[in-house]
Amino acid sequence: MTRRENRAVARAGSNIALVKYWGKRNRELNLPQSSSFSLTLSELYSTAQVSPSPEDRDIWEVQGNPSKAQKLLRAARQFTGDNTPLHIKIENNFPTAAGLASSASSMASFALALQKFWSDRNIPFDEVVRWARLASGSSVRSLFDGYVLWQVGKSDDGSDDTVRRLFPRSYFNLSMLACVVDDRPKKFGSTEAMEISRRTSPLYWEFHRRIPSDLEKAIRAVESRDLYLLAQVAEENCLMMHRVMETSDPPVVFLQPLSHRIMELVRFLRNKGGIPCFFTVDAGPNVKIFTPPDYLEKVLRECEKISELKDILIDRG
Ligand code: 2P0
Repeated sequence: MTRRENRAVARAGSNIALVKYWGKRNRELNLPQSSSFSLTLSELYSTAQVSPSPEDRDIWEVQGNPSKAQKLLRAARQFTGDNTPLHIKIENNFPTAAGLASSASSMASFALALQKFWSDRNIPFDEVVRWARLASGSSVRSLFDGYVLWQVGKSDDGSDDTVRRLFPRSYFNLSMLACVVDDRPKKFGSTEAMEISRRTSPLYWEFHRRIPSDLEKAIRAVESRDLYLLAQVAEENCLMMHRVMETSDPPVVFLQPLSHRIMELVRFLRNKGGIPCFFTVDAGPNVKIFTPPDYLEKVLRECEKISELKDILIDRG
């Protein structure tokens, strides 16, 4: 079998930011304004398959709009100079509407599958990171397992921005429950909402001013396995991001009354119920709860009492 008949397959987990990426210093290159820190999940993931196309055009089997994946492929082709038509299939093992970062895991899995497809070219990993980043900034964090730091550099071209795993998930294992409050399409995509925030929110720069301190605390919390410190910084950072959005013009309001109810429940369980747990919310209304695996069933039972929830997805860790 020649290389051209081969099929390359790669998988990447969805990731949830504990210190959020919310704004770009360069929109064209997708360079973040600030560093971010996340946990890559293991049971909620995307799988990408790349093989030669049986036709003289690319065949796309992807959920939703393929424009991010097309941007990634353009960058990869420019690097390799190989324009062979491809058959590309990308699947998530979780519903896209669950508000998990599907573009992060799908673009990370696609970049890794292309690297495997062109394995004889010894493509440097930094190049794979660049392809993924051009499609979706947060996807670079899904290229790694565990607790991942995407750190901004100083150069205009992003060449000294780095992404690396700081701790394996097993070092401080947390399970994750995603409470699906609303599964309808969002009014704003993240890229557009970030740009509205940057241009109009009076709190945008304050959010970025706080990031170095949030990062230092979050990394120290994971290093010392201190859930209560991680809870404090992750919840504050996420709520600050939502305040940035909500003070934008037009206001970008993702949180719904039910999102607030779940956030209150999580705080009640932690402060009064003796259950170590905390929440974070991304660019949507769905609330993600982290808790040690031993407490997962207890938290799940509490969430199941909320009849309005559309779904609860679990990643045990
Ligand atoms: C994050 N989000 O850190 C933040 C928190 C959403 C809220 O990264 O414009 O789809 O493609 O770089 O990666 C979602 O943003 O945006 C995101 P682009 P992306 O996870």
